[in-house]
Amino acid sequence: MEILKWRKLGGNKDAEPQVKDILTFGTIGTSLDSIGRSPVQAGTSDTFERSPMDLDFFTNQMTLHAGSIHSLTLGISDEQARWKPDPEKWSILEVINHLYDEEREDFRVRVDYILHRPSVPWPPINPKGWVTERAYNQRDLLQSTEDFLLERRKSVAWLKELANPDWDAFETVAFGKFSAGDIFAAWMAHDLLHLRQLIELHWAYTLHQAEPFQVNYAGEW
Ligand code: NI
Repeated sequence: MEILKWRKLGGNKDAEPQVKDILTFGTIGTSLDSIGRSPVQAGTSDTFERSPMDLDFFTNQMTLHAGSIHSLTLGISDEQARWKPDPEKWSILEVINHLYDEEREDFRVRVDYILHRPSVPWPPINPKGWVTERAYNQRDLLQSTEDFLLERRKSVAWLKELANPDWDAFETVAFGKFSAGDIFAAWMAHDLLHLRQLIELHWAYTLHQAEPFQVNYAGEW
């Protein structure tokens, strides 16, 4: 049901062509000049080449990343799921719930707004605050992981349904100017950033469990 709702919202794009086209023209013109590419055909303002985005590659990566994230939650105890190397760090459970909320309230929403609702203010997010406000570390890891995986599947389905998205469309907000392609690329990078964090948590927990033994023989971390 939620996917259908998303599609419906996405369908608004046809109702708002004027503002979007003006913004798009500005972005494409600038980027083409800066990298020295020529318009596809000179003379008309609507024939500039759009920046390429290999949607198949990226949606495939999204699915693969989800599998990697999932694998790092398998077979771990409840104690390990909530454990953190120090009070300032996040636990595995907090990372998974962060990914879940980012998936449904940040990246997907913002790509949708840039593509389909130009100039409409983005719904606010509070990723750091949510960790405690929403009590991520009190949740169940299995359920949290399933929640994230479901949202990721919705994202991939939604992305595959996009009709000719303009990845150069952009929005200027208080902290910078971002194209839809920038947010989409950041979405992928965000997976890797938190995969690294999950690996670091596994590393730290291994050292913690191994005490008083040392792991230097493994090599430098
Ligand atoms: Ni993050």
